[in-house]
Amino acid sequence: MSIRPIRRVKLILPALTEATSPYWRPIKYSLFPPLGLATLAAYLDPDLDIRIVDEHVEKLELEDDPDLVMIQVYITNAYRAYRIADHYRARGIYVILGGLHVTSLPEEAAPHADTIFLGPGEHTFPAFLKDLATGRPRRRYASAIRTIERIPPIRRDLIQRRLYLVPNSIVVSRGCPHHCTFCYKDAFFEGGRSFYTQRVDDALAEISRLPGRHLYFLDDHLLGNPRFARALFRGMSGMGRVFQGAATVDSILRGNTIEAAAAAGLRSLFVGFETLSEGGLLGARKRQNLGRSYRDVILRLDDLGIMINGSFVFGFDGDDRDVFARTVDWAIESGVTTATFHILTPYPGTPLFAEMDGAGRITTRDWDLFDTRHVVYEPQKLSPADLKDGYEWAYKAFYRWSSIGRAALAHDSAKHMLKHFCYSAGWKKFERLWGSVIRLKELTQARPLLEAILSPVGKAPTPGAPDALEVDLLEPGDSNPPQIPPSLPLYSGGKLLRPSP
Ligand code: B12
Ligand code: SF4
Repeated sequence: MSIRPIRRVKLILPALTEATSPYWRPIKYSLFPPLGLATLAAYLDPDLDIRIVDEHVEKLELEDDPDLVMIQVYITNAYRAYRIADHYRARGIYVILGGLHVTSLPEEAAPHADTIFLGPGEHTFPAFLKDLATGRPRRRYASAIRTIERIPPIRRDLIQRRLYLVPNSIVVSRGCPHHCTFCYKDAFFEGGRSFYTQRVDDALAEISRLPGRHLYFLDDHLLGNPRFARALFRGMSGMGRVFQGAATVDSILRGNTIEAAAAAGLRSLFVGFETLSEGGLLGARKRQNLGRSYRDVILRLDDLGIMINGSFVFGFDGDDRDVFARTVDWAIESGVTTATFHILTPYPGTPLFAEMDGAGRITTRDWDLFDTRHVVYEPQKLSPADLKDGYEWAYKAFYRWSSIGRAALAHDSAKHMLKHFCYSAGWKKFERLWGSVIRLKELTQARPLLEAILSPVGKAPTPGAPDALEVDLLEPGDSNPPQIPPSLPLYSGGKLLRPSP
C-alpha cells in the first residue's frame, strides 16, 4: 500500500467485549488511563495531531480519517481490536498493532495489521517511525533491546484526567524477577531481559510531574529490585505522596524495604497470595511464596498501616470444593481489605497454556472468555460448573456486609478498622453511585476521598529514619543498578555514607 504522509495519529485502547456483559463494572475500567499508549506517544513528533482514545471511558469515532492508527491489544479486547483494525485498513489507513496478545499470538494478529509489534515498544516503535519516514516499514518488529532508562516523558497531556479515578498511574519498572507458570510475563519479555527498572532520578522526576497526592504504581512487582525500591522510596519521602502498588509475599518479609515504602507513603498493597495450598504454589512454580508465613505478611503490613488487596486464584490442580470457603474464611479472619479472586486462566504463550494444551485440557479458544471469570480448561478435582459457582460464591461471601465488618475488626487500631470498612465497602458496595459519578464525568471529585482513606493510620516509620531508609551499596556485576540521585543521603548497614548536601 502507498503510505500517506503522517499528520494525524490515533492511538486506541479498544473496549473489552465484557463491556456488554452483566459483570461489567464501569468503575474498574475508569481507574487507569492507557499508560502504554501515552508512553509510545512520546516518540511521535509533538507537532503532529495526536489523539489517544480509551474506549472504556469514551465513544470511539470510526468515521474519521487519521493517517496512522495504533491499537493496543489485550487478550480480552482482541476481537474488538481486530474489527477496528480491519475497518481502518479497509479505508487505506496504515494500522499497527502491539501489546500482550499480539506478542503471544503474532500469527493471529498479523492479518489485521500493516505492522505488528512483539514485546515492549520503547525501542521498536521509534525504529518503526524511522523506517516509516523512509517509506520502508517492516511487517514485524520484535523487541530485543530492553531498557527504560532515559525514555522521553510520557505524554500525559494526551490523557483526559477527569475521566479516571486514578489518573496518576505510573510504572517505574517492567516485568518481574519471578517465573510463575500462569503469568504473561515470560512470554511477553521473551528474547531479552524480563525485569528492569528506570533510573531512580528519572522515576522521581516523573513522580514530581504528577499533580495531587495520590499515585498508583502499576509495576508487576514494585519491590522486585530492593535496592532500586529503597532508593526510590528514600527520594519520595518528604514529597507528601500516598500511593498503592503490588509486591510479592517474600519481598514483604525480607529486609526493611516495606518499612521504607510505608515511610514514603505506601498505604495499600496488592499481594499475590494466590493459594493457601503448597501443592498449588509448587505447580505454579510460585517459589517466592513457598514456606513463607502468610500470617507474618499480614501482621507486618497491618503493623505499618498498609491495607491489603489479596489476590487469590481458584482451580489449581488439587483444589477441591473446600477451597472457596477455606480461602474466603482465611482472608476475612486475616483482615484482608479487598480481595481479587480469579479462576485459573491459561494465557496463550505461558507455560501453563503449553502444559494444559499438551494434555488436551483447554476447552475453548474464545479469547473473550479468558478474563479470569470463566472456566476455559478442564479442572482436575472440580467440575467446571463447581469452579465457576465457587468463584462467584467467594466474591459474594467476602463482600457481604457482615464479612466486611468481621475483616475490619481484625485490625488493632480503630482508625485502621474504619479505613478498612470505608475502602472495602466503597469499592464494592456503591456500584450505582460510582456509575453516576462516571456518567457525570466527576471522578475528579472522588479523588480527595480516596486520598483521605489512604491517610496514615499511625504506625508507619517516620520519613528520614535511617533504619527505614537504608540503601545497599551496589554489588559488582549488578546488571541493573539503581541510580541514586546525588542529592540524597546514602546509608549502608545503618551507617551514613553520603550526607545530604
Ligand atoms: C492497569 C492494568 C489493567 C487496567 C487497564 C487499564 C488501562 N487503561 O490499560 C484494568 C484494571 C482495567 C485491567 C483489567 C484487566 N486486566 Co489488566 N493489567 C493492568 C496492568 C497491571 C498494567 C498495564 C500497564 O499499564 N502496563 C504498563 C505499560 C507501559 O505497558 P503496556 O500497557 O504493556 O504497553 C507496552 C507494550 O505492551 C507495548 N504496546 C502496547 N500496545 C501497543 C501498541 C502498539 C501499536 C505498539 C507499537 C506497542 C504497544 O508498548 C508499551 C510500552 O512498552 C497489567 C500488568 C502489566 N504489568 O502490564 C495487567 C494485565 C494487562 N491485565 C491482564 C488481565 C488478564 C486483565 C483482565 C482480563 C483481568 C480481569 N479479570 O479483570 C481485565 C481486562 C482488561 C481489558 N481491557 O481487556 C493481564 C493480561 C494478560 C494478557 N495476556 O492479555 C495483565 C498482563 C496482568 C497479568 N499479569 O496477567 N488491567
Ligand atoms: S510474581 Fe507476579 S508478576 Fe511475577 S511472574 Fe509471578 S505472577 Fe507474574
